[in-house]
Amino acid sequence: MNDAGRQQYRIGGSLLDLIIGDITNETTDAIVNAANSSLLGGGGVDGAIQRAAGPLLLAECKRIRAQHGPLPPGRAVATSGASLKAKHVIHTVGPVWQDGSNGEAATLASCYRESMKLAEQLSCLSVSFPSISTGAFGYPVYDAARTALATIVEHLRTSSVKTVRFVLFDIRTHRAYSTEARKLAARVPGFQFEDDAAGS
Ligand code: AR6
Repeated sequence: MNDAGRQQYRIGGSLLDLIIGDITNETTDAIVNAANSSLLGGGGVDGAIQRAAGPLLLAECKRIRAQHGPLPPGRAVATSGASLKAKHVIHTVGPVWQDGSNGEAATLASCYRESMKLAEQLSCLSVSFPSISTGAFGYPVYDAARTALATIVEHLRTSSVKTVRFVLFDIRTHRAYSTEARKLAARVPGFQFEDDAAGS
């Protein structure tokens, strides 16, 4: 394995990876999309996933939207992976950052929890996440990393998912997740740093 900046942590029987990369290339059973409530596509990671997956993905999103209406922040829905290597795409809507006093952290934690629950229902053994809300939605990246990692680590203790990979698009985001993961490992029993495979 020589993914850029790969760092690996262990929690119980599961692994948590941090890498720098493009989530559309991931071969995990599911990838998570940082979508918006319309489910009709957008920029950032959403645009990249829609482009790489092809028209079948947008058609599935439109069908869900027509049946259930807009997806509220903190919730998640699943589609197939269409032309992607991943079998499933889990779409979730992060919070738009205001000033942190409007339930942003709770909504962000809910995105990760709901996505993990769906991955379990779909019998996924591996899931890749982007850094939800830290692009267009403006969430401060260190704060988002802390919430994302704490939520996933707690969930992985009892999950049927065996690998969660954070696929981070740039060095700055990777640095934030690495820093917060090391802090969490110092504090949370059983959450351990495994190796620093490729450096960063
Ligand atoms: N692979 C992995 N991460 C990526 C990729 C990629 N291919 N492309 C961008 N990122 P954003 P948000 C990173 O803005 O803040 C969309 O228009 C990006 O650098 O994609 O949740 C939606 O439709 C950043 O670190 O998502 C919504 O309207 C992270 O993904 C809105 O943006 C999240 O940035 C959602 O905003």
